[in-house]
Amino acid sequence: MANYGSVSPVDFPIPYKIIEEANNHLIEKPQEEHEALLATLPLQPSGTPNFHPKQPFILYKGAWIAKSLVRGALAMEQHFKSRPTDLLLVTSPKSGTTWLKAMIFATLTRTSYPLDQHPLHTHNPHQCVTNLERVFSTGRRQIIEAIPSPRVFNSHLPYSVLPQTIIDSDCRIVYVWRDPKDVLISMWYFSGKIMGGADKIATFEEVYNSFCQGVNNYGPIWSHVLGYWEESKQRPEKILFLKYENILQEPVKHAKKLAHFIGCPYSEAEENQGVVEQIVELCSFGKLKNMDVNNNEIPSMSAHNISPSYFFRKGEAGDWKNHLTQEMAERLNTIIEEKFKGSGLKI
Ligand code: PAP
Repeated sequence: MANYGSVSPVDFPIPYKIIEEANNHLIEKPQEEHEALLATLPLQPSGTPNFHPKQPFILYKGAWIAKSLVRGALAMEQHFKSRPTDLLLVTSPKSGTTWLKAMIFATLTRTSYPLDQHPLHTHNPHQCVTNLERVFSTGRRQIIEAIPSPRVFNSHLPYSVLPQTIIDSDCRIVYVWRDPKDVLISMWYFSGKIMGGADKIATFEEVYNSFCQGVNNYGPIWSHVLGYWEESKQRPEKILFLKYENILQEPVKHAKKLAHFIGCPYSEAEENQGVVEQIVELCSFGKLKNMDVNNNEIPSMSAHNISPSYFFRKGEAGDWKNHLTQEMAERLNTIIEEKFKGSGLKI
């Protein structure tokens, strides 16, 4: 039997943090063999804001991605071996990652714990489901291999950057997108919390203009969404394509759809007992935002000291109306409608 450190193999995912702590002897020095390639990639245009002073965005396969995460993507391409039982949540940042991490993790583990003692009470969603390109960029590839199946990860990589192993294997992808105007606002506030004030780096207008040019974290956002949308039309059994606003509107319906897609549909008995509603409630914005575990500092989450509380702000649709002028909203809408033309997608 494979060696999982001190973690016993089970048939449901366990929080990534537990696996990492049990296997921290497997952490290596991050790879440096891709530095020559990284040095040749175009840097973000001057004048476009960046909230990571040491980490400019570089253009990799049509997407603006922070340098260390391109390093992670290259290491993934080289070393990651997808398993048919893997599940990957993909989002453009600020499109519902935290929420869907919780939903997927809770759905898969709902019979493994009483819901009032569920790991989501003691681990924030990002400690339950980790980001693949980030762990690969920090020398943790062997930990990824040590995780017993079924594994659940998230990624922000555009479809064009996913390693071939993910595209070729039978693993499944849940993709979530959100009105880009709300993504922009959410990103602005999140960056502000990290930097102790986003306007220390750039004005809101500069960030907006850059977003409209497609220069933002993993942007352009329209290419990100379209990449997964087009593929989900070809392979609906491979990619479940969801929208944040629709989940907000009908959470129970989407929770059932999600459970079905990830291979653990709710039984009639569960539905009658209200289990779907209980999972939706456990993962709801109000519930997660108020848990202690989502309000403590976890310095190891990134180079910055990110508190999990930063991932819970308003959790609503349409906050852009409080921040964008009508002209700004129309300009961004027009850009996106133009890009979406003929695809069947609407904001
Ligand atoms: P990430 O991609 O960096 O991990 P992500 O979780 O996608 O971030 O984005 C955070 C947004 O999701 C926040 O939106 P807001 O700024 O417009 O408020 C956050 O409030 C929202 N969010 C987090 N958890 C939930 C939830 N359980 N239900 C609904 N929205 C949520």
